[in-house]
Amino acid sequence: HPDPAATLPGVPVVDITATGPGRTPLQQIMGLMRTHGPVLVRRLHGRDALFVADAGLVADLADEDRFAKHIGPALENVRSFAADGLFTAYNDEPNWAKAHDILMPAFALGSMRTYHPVMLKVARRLIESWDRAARAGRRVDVPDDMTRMTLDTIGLAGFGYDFGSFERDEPHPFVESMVRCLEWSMTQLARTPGEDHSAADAAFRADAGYLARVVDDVIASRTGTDQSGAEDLLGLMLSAPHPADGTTLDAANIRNQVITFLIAGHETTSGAMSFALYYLARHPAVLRLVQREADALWGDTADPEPSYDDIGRLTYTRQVLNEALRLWPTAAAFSRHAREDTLLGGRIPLAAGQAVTVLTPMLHRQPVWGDNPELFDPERFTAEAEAARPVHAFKPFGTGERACIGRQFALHEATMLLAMLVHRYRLHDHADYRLSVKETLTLKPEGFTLALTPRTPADRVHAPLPGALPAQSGR
Ligand code: FDE
Repeated sequence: HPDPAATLPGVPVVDITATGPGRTPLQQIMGLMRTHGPVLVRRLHGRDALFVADAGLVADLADEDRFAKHIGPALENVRSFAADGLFTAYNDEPNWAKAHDILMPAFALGSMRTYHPVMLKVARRLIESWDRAARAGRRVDVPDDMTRMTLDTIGLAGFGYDFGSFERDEPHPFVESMVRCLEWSMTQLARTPGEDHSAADAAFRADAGYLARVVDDVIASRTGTDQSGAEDLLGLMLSAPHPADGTTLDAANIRNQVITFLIAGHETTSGAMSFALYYLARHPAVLRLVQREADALWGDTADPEPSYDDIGRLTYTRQVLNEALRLWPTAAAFSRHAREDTLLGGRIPLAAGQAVTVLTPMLHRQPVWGDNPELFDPERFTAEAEAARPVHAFKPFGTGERACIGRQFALHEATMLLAMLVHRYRLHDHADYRLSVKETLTLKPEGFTLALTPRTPADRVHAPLPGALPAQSGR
């Protein structure tokens, strides 16, 4: 393959072969960029990869006429268990466009109304479990519980399948297998040529086989029953004809899609909620504002019944989520390739097919974010601040036609849960937690626990929301 270093004048080449990428390869590249700047070639065992975080170059890469999604080595490995599912399908694989067209309506903003009751039901499972922990004075493991909640949500909302994660002490075995598959996909990239990895590969095959069996179970519990009226993802996949040719998705592809959605729909979203809770626990003034927003909607109601429309009103909560996704976008990199020979940013020559990986956490720390990009500040996501910023400076959901299909789903689920949690509990950072970001292709705050106590009416914030409630603003 072409050696980009030879063809990329002015782009530093950093050889990491001596140390390898370690267990946190994304944070390693973040570190390299802090030293060498936001465009670099990383060399490992003679293999080169071009990484960028420069806002101007990312804006150029978002040009769909000249660039397209690239399935890089990490996603190639994920293809070993998700094949032509939406996330890992090649752009020109017919099943990508077909599944995209069939499933798009299920992810339009309006469809969130359909999922809202299920999301609420699962949010209440989490709350029951946290109530028990609060009564017993037990800490809660935040990323573990967020993962329980997002797995149950995508299982129920997408496929009518109940993983029952809150009835288990350990994560559902599906989660453990899936995490090991993702880890295998990541660590395979760091292998030293010539070493024996047959044991790891055999373990991977066993895990991938287990994932497939669970999914076949999920599908079997639905096939044969009447699908008319089933409007969830599986219902659409089993019965919706493609608008162009009238055929439905085939069985193998449905299995790949279910695996894809179970993976994509829960690891990333649970990480996002975990980081948001981490920042809230450490920023009391911000937490106060999120509580104020929830209190304005639900007051002293012990068990509020958030409506679909309430979630749209939680604008500050949404800002907090965006700011958490800025600092730690849980799907932290995405790759593009040039459709034809071109000059990236008018200066870096790229051959047709040549790949570039966007390192999103560093894009989100570029000068367009101001002088203190490490500072957690949800004010960066007011409507005015967003309008003043280049559109491609914030890319937690990727870009173009291969951008995240689950974005509204994830944001609705996460916004509702965060607001319900801050309305109900005081969050105590009992261990003075120091952030340690674990990588399993996705990111999460490792070992982050909270102590909880119930909020009482005396804890509520009674100040009205400026602007948000025009009837009370007096203007
Ligand atoms: C997708 C996605 C992306 C892109 C990637 C590339 O480009 O390569 C990104 C960046 C993302 N995604 C991100 C995210 C974050 C969060 C929180 C999420 N995400 C969530 C979710 C949920 C769900 C259900 C999902 N998600 C899903 C998905 C899918 C299916 C995909 C693929 C699409 C296409 O078509 O390609 C994605 N996602 Fe996401």
